[in-house]
Amino acid sequence: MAEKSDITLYTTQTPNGIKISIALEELGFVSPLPPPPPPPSPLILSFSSSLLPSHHTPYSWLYVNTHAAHRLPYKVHKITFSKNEQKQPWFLEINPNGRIPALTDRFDDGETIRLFESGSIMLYLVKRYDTEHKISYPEGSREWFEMVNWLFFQNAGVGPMQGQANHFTKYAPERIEYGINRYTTETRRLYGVLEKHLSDKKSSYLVGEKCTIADIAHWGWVTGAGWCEINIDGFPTLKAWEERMAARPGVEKGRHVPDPHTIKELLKDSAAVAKAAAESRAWVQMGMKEDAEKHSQK
Ligand SMILES: N[C@@H](CCC(=O)N[C@@H](CS)C(=O)NCC(=O)O)C(=O)O
Repeated sequence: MAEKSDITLYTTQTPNGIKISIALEELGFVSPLPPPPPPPSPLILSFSSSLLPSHHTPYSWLYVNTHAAHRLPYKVHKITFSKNEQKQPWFLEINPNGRIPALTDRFDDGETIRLFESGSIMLYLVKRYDTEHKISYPEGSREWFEMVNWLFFQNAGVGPMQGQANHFTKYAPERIEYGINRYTTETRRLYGVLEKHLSDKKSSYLVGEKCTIADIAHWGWVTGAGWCEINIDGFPTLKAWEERMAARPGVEKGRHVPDPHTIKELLKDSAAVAKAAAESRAWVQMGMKEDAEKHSQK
């Protein structure tokens, strides 16, 4: 692992956001957030807010336990959608597209590098830090290209289609059957492609027996299928893969960044689903109104 990393992850609790924290945990990075039940002899270091630029939410402490002390920490900056923080000028300098996740790091030349688009960020992380091929295959190998196939399949297929399915089932101000049918059907079709691939190949992960960034890219979306009213029981091999992924310690740690990942519990409570959907709908609609005002005259 490169010694001179200085990673800050800009994220919030979404299927795209947790891809990066899971990838970092799987690679052996450790988040300063938050201390689960303290182990017997924790070392608590104070973390000076003066080290951070003024727009950063300072962490009051960096947590290192005896098992994690050899692992490299990464910083997390939580982006608050309800305050439209992802559209603030300082964030647009990191990701001009105004979306999470984004990441900054110290590059080989000593200068800061900015990364955006979850697929690009994960390719950066494995190229730079996965020298032992923990979550990738050697670049140029057949398995590397297979991995990139499925990574792009997620980023250009499952993510956008399920994102729209979420929009029409949860965030639209009125019920529009055409939009709901179009995007939930398309998401189901894509899940069918994953189901067939996993069952034909009889492999534990999308490419062979190793969990790669292609699996990590899909997991947060598949585990939240119920949010757009897709029943994962209809895809038994994909469901078994989802559970296999969930059992991985890196997935378990990374999924709770920057806030607890509670989608499965939430989906069991229809009143909580309605409340969470209404909260998200409010900021989604606010953002759409602002975008319409800015761009409608062009
Ligand atoms: N293709 C992008 C998608 C990023 C994306 O859409 N992120 C959502 C959260 S999952 C976001 O930041 N939404 C904020 C907004 O729409 O203003 C990626 O994979 O990184």
